[in-house]
Parts: sequence; structure tokens; C-alpha cells
Amino acid sequence: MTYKLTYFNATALGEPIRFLLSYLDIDFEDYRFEVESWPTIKPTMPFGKAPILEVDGKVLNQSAAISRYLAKKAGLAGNDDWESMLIDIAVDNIHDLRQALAGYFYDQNEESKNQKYVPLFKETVPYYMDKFEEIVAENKGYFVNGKLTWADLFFVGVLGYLNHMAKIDLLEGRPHLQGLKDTIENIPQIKLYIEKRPTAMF
Ligand SMILES: N[C@@H](CCC(=O)N[C@@H](CS)C(=O)NCC(=O)O)C(=O)O
Repeated sequence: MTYKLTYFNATALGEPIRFLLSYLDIDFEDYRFEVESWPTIKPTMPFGKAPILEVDGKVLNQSAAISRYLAKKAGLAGNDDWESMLIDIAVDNIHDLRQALAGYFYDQNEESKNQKYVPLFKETVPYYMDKFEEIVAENKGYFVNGKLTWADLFFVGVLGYLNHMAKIDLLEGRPHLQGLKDTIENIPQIKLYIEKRPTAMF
């Protein structure tokens, strides 16, 4: 089978997919484009957004669905329906934090952006990050049931993007999440991918 990932030259929503393809030892085409090319690429995307994954030429969008599909192949999507649901919940919680940060970061209106700052950084961000820290502390260093799942790869995959939008190190003072990052980045296939990946804007 052939696999081609199309995404910005960035980590963000493309990175969990790259991590999973690497974890699976799948030799994939990592097609990256710069922001300037987006206006010409956007109309070619099924819903005008990236990433997409082409599997044998079939075009798939939605990063979570793609990640879940790959995670099933990798045995990282839960051993039963309950565990799979817990993983989905963890991923959606991470998405909620991402959306809160994106709502601030991409806000073009200076006034509303300024209004968002205090609630976001004094309440929302610490609320989510402290909860994630607690969950990972209680689950032997992982998000779900004390073992590696795609929720862990997803979190570490998008972390650079979250930090970029927050303009702070979200792991500071959160040793269990830092430990999770180290665990994921030291999985041999992911370590190899990270060593070889191109320099990106984040
Ligand atoms: N739910 C989609 C969201 C995709 C998405 O928002 N992609 C952003 C980049 S991270 C994008 O394409 N932005 C450019 C645009 O909307 O024009 C997914 O998870 O794949």
C-alpha cells in the first residue's frame, strides 16, 4: 500500500499521523508545503483543510479519524470498546484545549484577543494542563489504563503546536507529562523519525 500525507511544514495535526505511520514502520511520503502555497492547495482538499492522507490514492481527511484508523492497525486503539472510548475522550479533551488556544492565537481582532487572554491563561490552560498531569500521574505515565495508546502519541504530536500558540512551555512544572513526552520521543521508530524530520515553523 502507498501512503502520502499532505500537510503544512509543521507538526500540529499532521504530527500524530506521522508518529503513527512511523510507529507502524510504514514508509510514507511526507509531503509538506509552506503557508504561501496553501491558497492553491486548499481547493484540492476534500473539505478545504489539511491534513489529508492518501492511501493507495484514496483521499482521507480528518486527523482524528485517520489517527484512529492507523492506531487500530498498531494495536494502540484500545482492547475493547470501553478502552477505545476512554482514548477518544482523552483525545477530544486535548482537542478542546487546542481549540481554546487556537481561538485566541488566530483572533485577528486585537480587542477580543486581549479579552480572551486572562481567562485563557489564568483559568482554561492551567485547568486542562493540570488535569492532564493528574490523569497521566494516575495512569502510570500514560493517558489511559497505564499503557501506551494513540492518545499519548496524539498529545505529544500536537504539543509543539500548543506551546507555539500559548507562547509558554506547557510542560513546565508538570513532570508526568514531561515523562510522557520523553517516553514517546524515545520509542525507537518515533525517535528515528524525529531525527530525520525537516525543520518546521513549529
Ligand atoms: N478537524 C480537522 C481540522 C483540520 C484543520 O483545521 N486544519 C487546519 C490546519 S491545522 C487548516 O487546514 N487550516 C487552514 C484553513 O482552514 O484554511 C482535522 O482534525 O483534520
